Amino acid sequence: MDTPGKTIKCKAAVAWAVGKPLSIEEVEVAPPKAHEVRVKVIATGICGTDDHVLTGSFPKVNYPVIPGHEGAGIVESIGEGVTCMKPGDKVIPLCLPQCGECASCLKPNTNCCLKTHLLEPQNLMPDKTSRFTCQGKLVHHFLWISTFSEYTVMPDSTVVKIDDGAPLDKVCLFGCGFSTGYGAALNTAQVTPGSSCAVFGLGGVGLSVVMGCKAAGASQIIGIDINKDKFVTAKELGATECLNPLDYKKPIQEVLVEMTDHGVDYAFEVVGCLDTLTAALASCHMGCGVCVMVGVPPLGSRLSFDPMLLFTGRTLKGSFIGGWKMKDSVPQLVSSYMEGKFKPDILITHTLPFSKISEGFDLLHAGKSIRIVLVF
Ligand code: COD
Ligand code: ZN
Ligand code: ZN
Repeated sequence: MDTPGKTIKCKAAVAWAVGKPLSIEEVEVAPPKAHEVRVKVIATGICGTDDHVLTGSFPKVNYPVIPGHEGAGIVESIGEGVTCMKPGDKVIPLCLPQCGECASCLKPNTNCCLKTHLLEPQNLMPDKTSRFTCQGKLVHHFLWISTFSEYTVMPDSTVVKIDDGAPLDKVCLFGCGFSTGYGAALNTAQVTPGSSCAVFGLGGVGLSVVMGCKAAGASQIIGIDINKDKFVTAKELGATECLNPLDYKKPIQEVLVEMTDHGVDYAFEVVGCLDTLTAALASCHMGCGVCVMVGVPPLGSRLSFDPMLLFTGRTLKGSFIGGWKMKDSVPQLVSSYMEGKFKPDILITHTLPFSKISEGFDLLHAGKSIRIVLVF
């Protein structure tokens, strides 16, 4: 079909309002404007953050909206001035832009591009209009990339070309979950060989942290989760022990401090909960332990803990999408994957047709999946 320059009608999952389930609709997707790219999405993961959009607990979202931010696809057409990709290229949309021009992009040591949704909401394209309509109504973008649509438009700062041979139904995980966890261990914590690590929360992101700790050469990797079904995969990926806090009478941080000779070198919070964040910090070794916060805290929450935990030399750091400058790093991660350096495929417990997206969310809620990938 000759689609460039024309509006495309296709299927998308629309969240009409907070608390409403996604509904599959026919939407119109306008052609890309200058410095924009229209992508045919081939596969998209479901991430916990998409669920937060449905419940209204993700900040600064406007409804109706098409969620989805862990996709991979093929460029259908490009707007004026796009030089970094062409129709037919395989690409991964990025949930964090790398504009290459802002103060953060120009610093070598941060990936927090100032075009992030958290500073400048990405519910409309940069020219403040939407490329999506449904039943005559404007539909908003999500993080500029809205991968729960068969076709989607995004700025060229938030999509990157990848290896032509990459399997899109696997490498879609590099758009969010895998990169977030793996990078937290390698970039943010900079885990050292022979060290001890504790990973709180063994979902798709926590298991990617486990993979990162193992790749960095940690000798002890302790997985912690209240759902023991997660332990088999965690051990397969490199966890040396797994603990369920519900099996102990004393707080889990005390158990960890005892079993690691005064605490771990690195602890990661990958649940998105303030209690587990405090427990992770308290399980770090006095004087040198580093606690990395990966999970998004509840909206509007405030943290309270004994400041002596920091005074006595522990470090608390945040990790934003694994610390990767995404345009530079995602193609390299895909290449490393193609060379067999890591196997995030094991995280994909279910692959479903896009039409079964609601079933995918049901599996997510039931805790019966690690990552669900939808294919168009
Ligand atoms: N103690 C230990 N484990 C727990 C506890 C607890 N008290 N409560 C729940 N858990 C376990 C669950 O059983 C589950 O296995 C795991 O924690 C959470 O896993 P999932 O599968 O629900 O979630 P993930 O791994 O896909 O994502 C978790 C995050 C916390 C990383 C995610 O929700 C998040 O906050 N992501 C933000 C990272 C980011 O930067 N995102 C931007 C785009 S998404
Ligand atoms: Zn995500
Ligand atoms: Zn930038």
